[in-house]
Amino acid sequence: MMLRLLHTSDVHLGATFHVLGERGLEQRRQVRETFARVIALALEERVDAVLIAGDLFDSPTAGRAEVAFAAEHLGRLGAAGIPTCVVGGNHDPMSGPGASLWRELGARAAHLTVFGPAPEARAFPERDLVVVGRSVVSGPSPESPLAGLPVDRRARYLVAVAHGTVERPDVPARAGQITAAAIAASGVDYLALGDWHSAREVSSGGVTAWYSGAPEMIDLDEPESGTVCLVTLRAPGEVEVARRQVGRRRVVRVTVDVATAGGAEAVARGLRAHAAPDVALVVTLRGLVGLRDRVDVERLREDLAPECFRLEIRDESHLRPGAVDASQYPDGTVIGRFVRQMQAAIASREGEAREVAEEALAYGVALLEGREVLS
Ligand SMILES: [Mn+2]
Repeated sequence: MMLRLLHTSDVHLGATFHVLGERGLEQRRQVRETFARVIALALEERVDAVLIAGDLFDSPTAGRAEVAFAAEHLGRLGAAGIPTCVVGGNHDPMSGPGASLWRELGARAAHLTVFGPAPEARAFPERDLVVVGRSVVSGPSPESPLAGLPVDRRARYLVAVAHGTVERPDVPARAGQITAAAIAASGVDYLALGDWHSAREVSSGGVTAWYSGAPEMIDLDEPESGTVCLVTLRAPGEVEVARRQVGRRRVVRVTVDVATAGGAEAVARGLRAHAAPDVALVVTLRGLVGLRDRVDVERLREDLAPECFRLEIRDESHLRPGAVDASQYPDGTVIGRFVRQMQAAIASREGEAREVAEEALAYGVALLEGREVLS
C-alpha cells in the first residue's frame, strides 16, 4: 500500500506583520486564507495524513484569537477521516499559555493528534502508519528534537514530526540542533521538519527529510516560502516529495547598481518589471554615482509603491568623489557651506589625504541629504 502525506509548518496564524507596515493586517488575513487553502489541498488530494511541524500559531496570545478558526478548518480534515498530527514549535510551545492553547485546540478538533513534550508514537493501523512526534517545550532546548529516535518499527511506514534547526555550515552550531547523523540514524521513512520558513531538503543517509517552509509569506528574507510538501511513500524508504504552491504573496529582492543602470528612468523601468500586486519588493541601490545619475528615492517610492503589495528601498548608493557641484547647494545652507569648505580642503591636499577628503565630501553630502550610505 502506498501512502500520501501533506506536510506543512510555520503557518504563524495571528502574526501581526509589523514589517509590512499598513499592509500587515491584510497579510494576517491572508495567512488564514492560505491555511484554509492548505486544508483544501489535503482534501482535494485525498492524502492519508496531514503533518503540521510546529508554529501553527504565531504565539500563545495570538493563538487565542485563532484557535476557533484553526479548529474549524482542521475539523474538515477530521470529517473526511484524514488523521492530522501536530507539534508545538518555538512560537507555540507546549508549556504555560501554549499548553492551554493546545488543550483547547485538541478539545475543539477531536481527531487531532497533538504531541506532548516527550517523544510519543501514534499508530494509525488502517494506514499501516506510525507517526512519532514531540512538541517544543519552551525556548531553546539542549536536547535535539530527534532524541528518542529511532523507535521500533511497528507498522509498514514510520514518519516523524519535529520542530528545530538542522546544523548548517553558515550558522554557529549549538546544543540541541539536529545533525545530519541524527537524521540518518532516525530510522524513519520521512522526517517532517518545521522552523525554517524557506523550504529545504535536508535528507541524510537513507532518510528523506524536508523543511516544508511557511505556506505563506511571513518575513521579507525567506525566499522559498509559499509551498507545502506532498509526500508519497511508495514503499518503506522509497519516498518522493513534491512542493505545491499554496501561498499568495512572495518576496522579490533586487539589487541595482545605480552607477551602471543608465539613469533614474532606467532604474524605475527595471524595477517596475518586478512589481506586482502580490509582490513584496525589496530593493537595494548600490554604487558610486554622479549627481546626474542619482535616483530620487522618494519619487521612486511614490511611483512604484502602488504597484506592489509592499515596497522597501534601501539606498546604499553614494556620490562619486568629484561628483558634487557646489552650485547645486546655496551658500547660506549647512550643506552649501559644507560643500564649499570640503572643496577648499580637497584643493589644498594631495594623494591619500585628498582621497580621504573627497570621500568625506561624498559621504557628508549623502548624510546631509538624509540618505543611508555604506560605511
Ligand atoms: Mn516559525
